[in-house]
Amino acid sequence: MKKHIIIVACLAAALSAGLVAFLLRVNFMPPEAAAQAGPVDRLFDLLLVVAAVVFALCLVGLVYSAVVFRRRRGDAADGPPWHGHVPIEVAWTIVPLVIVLFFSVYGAVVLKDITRPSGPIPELEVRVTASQWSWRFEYPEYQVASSELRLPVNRPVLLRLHATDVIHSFWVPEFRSKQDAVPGMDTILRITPNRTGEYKVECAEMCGIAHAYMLAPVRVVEPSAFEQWAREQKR
Ligand SMILES: [Cu+2]
Repeated sequence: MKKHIIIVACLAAALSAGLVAFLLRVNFMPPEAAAQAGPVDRLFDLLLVVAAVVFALCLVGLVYSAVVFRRRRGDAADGPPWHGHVPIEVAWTIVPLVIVLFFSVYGAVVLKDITRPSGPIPELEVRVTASQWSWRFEYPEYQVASSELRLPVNRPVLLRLHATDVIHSFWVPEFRSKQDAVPGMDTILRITPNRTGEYKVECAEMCGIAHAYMLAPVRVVEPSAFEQWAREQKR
């Protein structure tokens, strides 16, 4: 029995290492463009690593058992009767429990981290209105409204989201964090864009026939270019 456990452990370790090396090299998401993206990606990477190890252990255990303990030709005997195995049952209860509790605590810490107001710079407030099937952005500070989301780089932004009809969800993949826009209530999302460029708001909540086309351009620009744009919009 010891021999089998050692072989399974070695094979699972090798498969885990290969999977982790592969998964951490794949870019599942576009490059980060907000301060809040880093903690989300670190959480995601750790989830991938743990999932890879669990997957490898299960797969290797299953395939190894099916191959090594298969019924031989001419063997019609029943296997030995088993009536439970307390140490194994305790292990497969405690280990997943610890993993799930760890990630729920870690996830809560990351959520708290990415939703708290950041730093001494005053936040730029943007009121986001989601409707079937478009986005509208209002800047109370500048008394300006726009169908594109233009943001100054490195300034914390407080998005106040609301919806006029059904539930939508504000998501810019490069910013990572995502928040529902719900009719009848305001929800908030904090982002600090830290890379200039052009991105897209995508609705991430199935909201009807044209949901897939519910996109709006996002432009993160230098603060001076942002001020100039706001002045032009006002005119
Ligand atoms: Cu939608």
